[in-house]
Amino acid sequence: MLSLKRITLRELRLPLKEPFQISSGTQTERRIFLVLLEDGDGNHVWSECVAPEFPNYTAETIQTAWIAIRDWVAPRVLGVSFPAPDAVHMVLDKNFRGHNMAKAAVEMGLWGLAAVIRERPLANLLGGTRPTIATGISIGIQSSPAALVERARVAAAAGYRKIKLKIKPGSDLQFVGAVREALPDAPLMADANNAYTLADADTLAKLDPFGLVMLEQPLAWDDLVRHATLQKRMTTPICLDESITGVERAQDMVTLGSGRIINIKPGRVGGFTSSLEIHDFCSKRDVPVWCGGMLESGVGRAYNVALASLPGFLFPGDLSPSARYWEKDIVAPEWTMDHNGMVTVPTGPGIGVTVDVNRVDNLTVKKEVVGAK
Ligand code: OSB
Ligand code: MG
Repeated sequence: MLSLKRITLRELRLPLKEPFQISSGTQTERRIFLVLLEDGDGNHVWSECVAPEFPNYTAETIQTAWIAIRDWVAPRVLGVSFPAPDAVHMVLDKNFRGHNMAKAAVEMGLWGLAAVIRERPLANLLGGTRPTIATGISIGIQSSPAALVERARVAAAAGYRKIKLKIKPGSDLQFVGAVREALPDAPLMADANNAYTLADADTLAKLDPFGLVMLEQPLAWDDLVRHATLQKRMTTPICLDESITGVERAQDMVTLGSGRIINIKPGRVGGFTSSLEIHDFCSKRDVPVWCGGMLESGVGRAYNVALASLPGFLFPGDLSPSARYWEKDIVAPEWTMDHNGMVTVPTGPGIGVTVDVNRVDNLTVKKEVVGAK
C-alpha cells in the first residue's frame, strides 16, 4: 500500500549556463519546484513540478502549481491508501480540471515512491524495455543563422541523435535552411511553440524541402482543428506538444489528422498513468511518440528517462545531460550522454538518482510543508 503522510514543497533557483529562447520568451534561470513525498514508514522520494515561470507554454505556472498542490492535490492524496500508483490519476482527475503539472508532480512521485518501496527501478515499474535511450537536443533561438549553425555543428559532433531548432516568425526559413546546408544528413526538426497562424501556411510549407523529421506545435496551444488544415498543406509531419493534454486529445489528433507524432511530457499530460494511456493508444495506431523536456533539474529528468524507456518512444528524447543546462545539477550521479548520444536508464531501485539535500537546502527560496509535521 502507498500512503502519504507529508508533502514538502520547495522552490529553488538554478541559473542556466546560457539563456534559452523560445518563440514566446527568453529565460536565464530556472525556478525549480521540487516536492518531497514521505510515507509513514520512513520511505521518501523526490519529484519535480515542471511548471514554468510564466503562462507562455500552457496556462500553468510555478505559482499556480504551488497553490494547486497545496490546496487541492495534497488533500486528495494525504492519508489515502493506494493499492498501486496507477490508482492515483483517477483520484486527481475527478471534478478537478486542468492543473496537469501540479497533479503530475505528485502522481509521478507516487510512482517513484512505489519503485522505492518495491525496490525496483522506476523504468521497470512503468514497463520500460530499453537499457539506453537516444538523446536529442533542443537549441534555443539564436541571433543569426550563422550562430545557429555553430550550435547545431557542436551538437552533432557531441553525438546528439536529433537536433531541434526553435523557430519563430522572422527566425525560421533562413535559419533552418542554413543548418540544413551545413549538416545535409542530420536528423533536424523545428519547434515553433505556437508562434504561427494558418495565415503562415505558405511559409511553413517552405520548410518541406529541408527534410525535417517533424515540425513541433506550429499553431496555437489548444488548437487541433487548424493543425489538421495545416498538416494537409505540408509534407513535413506535424508533432503536437502543447495541444496534447491527455489521451482524448491524442485520439482527436488521429481522428482529425492534426499531426502524426506526439511529444509526451508527463508533466503536461497529468502524470504517468496518462502518459501510458497515450503511449499505448499511439502504439496501437502506429503513431510514434517521444519524450520532451521542460528544462527540468536532474530530478525531473529521472522520471522522463524512465518513461522514455518504453517501446513506443521511437524518436530521441529531449534528455540532454545535466552539464548542458547547469554548472552543477542537484542530483548524483549527474545525467550524462555518451558519444553516440545515448543516455543510460538507471538499473537501481527507485528513481535512480540521489538528491543533494544540503545543496537543495542552500538553494531553496521558499518551502511549505503539507500534512503531518
Ligand atoms: O517546447 O519542448 C518545448 C523547454 C521549455 C518549454 C517548452 C519546451 C522546451 C524545450 C526544452 O524544448 C527541452 C529540454 O528540456 O531540453
Ligand atoms: Mg515543444
